[in-house]
Amino acid sequence: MLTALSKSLSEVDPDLAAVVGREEQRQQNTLELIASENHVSVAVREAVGSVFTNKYAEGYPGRRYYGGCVNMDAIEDVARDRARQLFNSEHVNVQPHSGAQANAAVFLAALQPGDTILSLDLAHGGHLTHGLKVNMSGALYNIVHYGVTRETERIDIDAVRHLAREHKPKLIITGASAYPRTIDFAAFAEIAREVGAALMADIAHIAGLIATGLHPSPIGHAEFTTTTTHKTLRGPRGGMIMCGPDHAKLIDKWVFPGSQGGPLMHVILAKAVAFGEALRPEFKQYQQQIVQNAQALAEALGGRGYRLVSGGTDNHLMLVDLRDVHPDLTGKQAEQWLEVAGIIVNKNMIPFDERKPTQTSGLRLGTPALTTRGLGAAEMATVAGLIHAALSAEGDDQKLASVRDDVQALCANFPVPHA
Ligand code: DSN
Repeated sequence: MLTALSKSLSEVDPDLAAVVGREEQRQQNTLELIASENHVSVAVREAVGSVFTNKYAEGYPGRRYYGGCVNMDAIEDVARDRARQLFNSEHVNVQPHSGAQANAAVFLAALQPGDTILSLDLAHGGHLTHGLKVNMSGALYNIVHYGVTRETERIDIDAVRHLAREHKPKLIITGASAYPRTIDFAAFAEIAREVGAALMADIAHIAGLIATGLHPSPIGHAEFTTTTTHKTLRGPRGGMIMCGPDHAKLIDKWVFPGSQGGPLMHVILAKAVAFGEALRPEFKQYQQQIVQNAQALAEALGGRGYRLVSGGTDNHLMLVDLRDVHPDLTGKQAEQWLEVAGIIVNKNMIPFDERKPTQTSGLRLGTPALTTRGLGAAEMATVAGLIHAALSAEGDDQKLASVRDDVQALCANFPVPHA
């Protein structure tokens, strides 16, 4: 029995081991442009695969419901200390299993069912946990949405103020999953104060930029700041909540026991490792390069006739409106053709899109993963050319295969992190 449990995956389950091998090859041989994804360090992967996966540690350091938690307390304390330092936040809860869980805990802490939330429309770059009807946020709370203006495609802060005065929300959410411009947290805080609402900043996408001072921080403006740890922050998949001392007990209570049971201690170890990496000076250089790469990619695509929503980007992502160059091409079809060519993206609504969310007129592109591999601004021009070539192939197998060869040649020069 013990001997069997000590065997490696390839010995004990070669079929699944082969799938892992294929996924390693897929990641190495494709260009990952999904804005919410990244390639973590070997150290972070090692932590996720560590013996900490074996342990229950319900509760918090020093106050656990299980014995044997001495090392659990040590790593959770390190994770919390590093996160506090990274974001200059007074209180951090590192236990949320995901961004969705982090947001849910804030809602439970700040709201009663039926209360009103004011948040960015998903169709204008928001997130499904910010009030989509089929999500618990939309099912339990009364949702009012703000959006971007038609002219600038940037958040209409006057409309936010107007809607806040009219609907008196209990919670205003700022934060997005497909918004390429800087968010003015101070302006949101001013509106929240005026109408007596709490402010929640969901910084999942831009956490790495905020940690390194490349985007203004919501800390000090928002009562609650939530994030994932695996996007620009380049940690393991997971979530986190930051708040001031006045809300610390409430947040901790609504994470555990309010909405979760045992924390994923192997993931908390990996969060601590990733926060340690993010505190090093080279992480700031990495974030700077992400932004430079996004600007270079946006410019190169613009040079090939593609319209960028809002005219460009301030952060790690951009929304490409396909219609000027390919009027009949949907985002769905574009995503599929690009995948055949080895370029991984996701279709995305553009503001005021006339196509359905399952079709869309746009693509969302982000540079965190390519930047991790070491691609720079010069390579972004190449990547734009490859994207244009794949989209212009109109599904022709030979043309797509030729782009795929070029993609693989580029990938070979920039390996993903490996042991
Ligand atoms: N699914 C994530 C994204 O792609 O932005 C957000 O949860």
